Amino acid sequence: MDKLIITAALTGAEVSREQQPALPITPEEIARAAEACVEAGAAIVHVHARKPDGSATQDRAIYREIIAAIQARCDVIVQVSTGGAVGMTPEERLAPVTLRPEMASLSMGSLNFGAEVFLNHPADMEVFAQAMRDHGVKPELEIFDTGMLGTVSRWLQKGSLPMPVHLDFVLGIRGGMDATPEALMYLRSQLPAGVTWSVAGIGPAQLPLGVMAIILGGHVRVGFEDNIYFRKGELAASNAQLVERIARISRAMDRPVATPDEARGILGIAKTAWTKG
Ligand code: KMH
Ligand code: ZN
Repeated sequence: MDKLIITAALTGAEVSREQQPALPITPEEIARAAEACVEAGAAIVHVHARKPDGSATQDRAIYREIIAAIQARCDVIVQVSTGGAVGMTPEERLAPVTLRPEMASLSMGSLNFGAEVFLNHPADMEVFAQAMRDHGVKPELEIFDTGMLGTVSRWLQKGSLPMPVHLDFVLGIRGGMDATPEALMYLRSQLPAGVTWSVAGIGPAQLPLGVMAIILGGHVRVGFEDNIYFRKGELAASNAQLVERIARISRAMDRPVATPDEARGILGIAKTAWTKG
């Protein structure tokens, strides 16, 4: 089994400071949170940008500031979001990819997202994948439901996904697949050969599904984007607190935790020159 790759999803697009007072919003706050998460065992940070008023944005200049601030503090794989927030245009969402970060998320289909619709038109998904190829950015394929794995298989057949492919099961969105052990076992059984995977359980599912992934040879995403609590009724003190717990459990189960460089090796990422452009 490979070492465990822990991704910290630090901010997201939906959580507010009112809900989670420790939510990092500014580039400097996001960078400090990233550094603390790396110290706690994270190899990847999944980042979303916010405007100073806290609202979600895909502004390329803010992403550039975030990446620069993170890289000034620590070595970590920066994965920018191309999901952004519900209602953003595909063009807006794609903007940070042109900064050539090491990774970017790529949602593999549409779904109801709580009371809204998270639209991912097949033609737009192809454009996103092509832009990532053009800019040398490794995609993390976000899988919210079973049909999206079928799309991955079709893309693999037609050769539009460079191997090795990495995907992330995001389970527990209202409108997406349930965050149950059965759902994770089913999705895992449908994986194309040679694909690495992680799981992001929403809310209370973050910990149990993370522990399942440790046992099953997958990887784990934790952080405020998906879950703001440490345990029932107790807000987490920081993103790093959530990372530290998963790292501790994994080590206790004799599965070491990957450094950013080890994660690059597992995921087939060549440390790319970030353009600062
Ligand atoms: N904020 C969600 C609508 C991603 O980052 O790629 C989409 C999302 C997925 O967060
Ligand atoms: Zn995200």
